Amino acid sequence: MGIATPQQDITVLGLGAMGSALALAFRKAGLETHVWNRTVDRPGVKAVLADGGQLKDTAASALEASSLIIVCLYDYESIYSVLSTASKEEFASKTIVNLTNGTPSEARAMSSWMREREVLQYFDGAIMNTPQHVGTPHAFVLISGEDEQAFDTISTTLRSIGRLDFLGSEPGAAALYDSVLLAGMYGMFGGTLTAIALLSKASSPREKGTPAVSTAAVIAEKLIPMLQALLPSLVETAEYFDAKDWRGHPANNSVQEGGLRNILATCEDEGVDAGLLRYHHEMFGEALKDGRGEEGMAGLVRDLVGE
Ligand code: FVH
Repeated sequence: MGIATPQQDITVLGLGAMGSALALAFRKAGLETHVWNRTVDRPGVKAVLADGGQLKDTAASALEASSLIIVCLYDYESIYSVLSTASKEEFASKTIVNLTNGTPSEARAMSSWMREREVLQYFDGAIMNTPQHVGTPHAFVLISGEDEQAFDTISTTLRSIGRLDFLGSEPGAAALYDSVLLAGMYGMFGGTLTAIALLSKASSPREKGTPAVSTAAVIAEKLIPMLQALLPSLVETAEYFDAKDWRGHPANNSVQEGGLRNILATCEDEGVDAGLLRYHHEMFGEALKDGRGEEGMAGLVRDLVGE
């Protein structure tokens, strides 16, 4: 362990949208790429085979084919069902990198399960991009497990997928950071879905005879520039939280409550379900009831963690 030798070949288990993008990136990097997928008749399987991937007929034979195994299946249950068919001997000397989405506790349990099978190394990772970005500068992979020296043995190969961020030995760390980053992402999408719904229903522009605009144009030309200007305030919010500076935010809870109340009222008038934003508004309302109207938004984190 710890000696980085150039990887000549690799196995990818799972050729869905993401697994097939990974396999194609490894092919592009010049690796002999062994692949297995439960269902052979899939677009991803066809694309990888057309690019020179070697299809194995069982997961066990795919495991046997290379010392470095990438797993990218739907969920952890599917990994257990696929890998339970392999014998302990087939796991020996293998480095397994699991890029299936899951929770930190699932990652830790999988790490223990792999230890019982005496794999050489187990890493748990999370891909922070969509399949079309694999192998581009936008791609970004979180990895945890083993140690830095062990990570060095796979990092050159994994860089064919994208930028790597090694988070240390704790196997659940990548899944935790995945949830952290995706929580931010879903917040952004939740607001954007409500914005699109509101635009699609809003009556006033039509009544005024304004030419129809696509929702995409409004998002591109108006929402994105506004969000870009606001991005630094995400860091500031975390800085206020770290410093326990509950009064630091430029727009206090009282102002924010009023703004969000107006959005909810507009949604109501237009027949749009504002449920994705309602809980945030309720939190501002609770903060006002507690006499925290002058505080900034960072203080709401205390409510989320039950302080
Ligand atoms: N696609 C994305 O944008 C996201 C980006 C972030 C990371 N995710 C995670 O990556 C995992 C795989 O996602 P995917 O996009 O490749 O998903 P699918 O295209 O639906 O392919 C799923 C593969 O899993 C196989 N599979 C499902 N259940 C089983 C099972 N019980 N036994 C064996 N294999 C199973 C499926 O096989 P098949 O249906 O073609 O036979 C596909 O290979 C996932 O964790 C994302 O959250 C992607």
